[in-house]
Amino acid sequence: MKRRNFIKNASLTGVGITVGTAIMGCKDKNNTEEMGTTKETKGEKSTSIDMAKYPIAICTWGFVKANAKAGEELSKDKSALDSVISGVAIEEENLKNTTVGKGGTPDREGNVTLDACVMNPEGDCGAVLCVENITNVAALAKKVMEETPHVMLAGQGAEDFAYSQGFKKENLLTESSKKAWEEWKKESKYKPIINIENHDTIGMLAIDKKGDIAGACTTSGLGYKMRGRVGDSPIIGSGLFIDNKIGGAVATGMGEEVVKTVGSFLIVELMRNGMSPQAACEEAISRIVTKSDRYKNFQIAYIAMNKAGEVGSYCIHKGFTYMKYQNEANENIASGYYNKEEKS
Ligand code: SD4
Repeated sequence: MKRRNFIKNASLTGVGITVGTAIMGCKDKNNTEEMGTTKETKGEKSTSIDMAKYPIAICTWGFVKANAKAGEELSKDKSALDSVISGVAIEEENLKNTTVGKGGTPDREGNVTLDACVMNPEGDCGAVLCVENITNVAALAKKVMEETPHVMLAGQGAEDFAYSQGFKKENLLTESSKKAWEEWKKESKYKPIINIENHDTIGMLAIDKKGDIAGACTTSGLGYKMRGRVGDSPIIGSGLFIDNKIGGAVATGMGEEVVKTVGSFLIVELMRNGMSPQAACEEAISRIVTKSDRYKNFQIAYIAMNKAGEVGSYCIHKGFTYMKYQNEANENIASGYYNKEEKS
């Protein structure tokens, strides 16, 4: 697939607030110019924020309704954080989605356990890990961020906290996911299938009308995982990272490998040092695929957005798409991918 053309020279029209893709108060190693004004890095110029580009929401995979919901909320002047939480809630509540929220694929013992995190423009974050019986775990992660002195709550503690905050107890194992699990138990030759059953976590980033960025990531994790297994999705810096001066990134795919390279933080730091979101996503994938050939057996995809409203995405294997909402249009875009040898 052809990579999308990303805006290389950020527009200087509209209400331009110059921040530097990377920025403020440091020197770029590729460029001796002081940051914070127009700069040139690896052939890319400038990073003026064009407020006319906002709001923007992007999310992993073809979650049309979820991204549209976030876009709708942003258009009504909702904050980036509240908009992404409303957006991902659509998938948390979608019983047909077997990788997020209610209806998610259980662990080997038949327990649906969910992971989620959120991060706001102030750099605060909240996460819940391995939570049972609660559907809207991204909203719960926000409560952890806002109502506790902590960043992460896990397991029963997170569930108890949810009830104290008015969340209701729900059985997350639907009839069809229970049936699929029972079939799985009989099938000794089971192998996860790249891109289909294990990799549909929803990670979402949004910039609101004020120009502030926030993100959320929510998942039921790998299907038929070991009890207690937690992936990258609720780990700040791995599944999600936001820096309101720079931008944000989220991951989907084999969480163990994302955690080993702290993927989302890496992407934001690469953008801080002058890379475009696209180049940063490609570099983050490169850190994984150059380690060994094992990448052939798993998928990882990243999406990223900088404060100039430029977006990027890259993954290991063909097949990953992401949504972008901007100017009231909600597009599904095919991501670039590393493994060109693969037949579709
Ligand atoms: C995880 N990153 O738990 C998640 C997997 C995923 O849909 O993307 N699942 O490792």
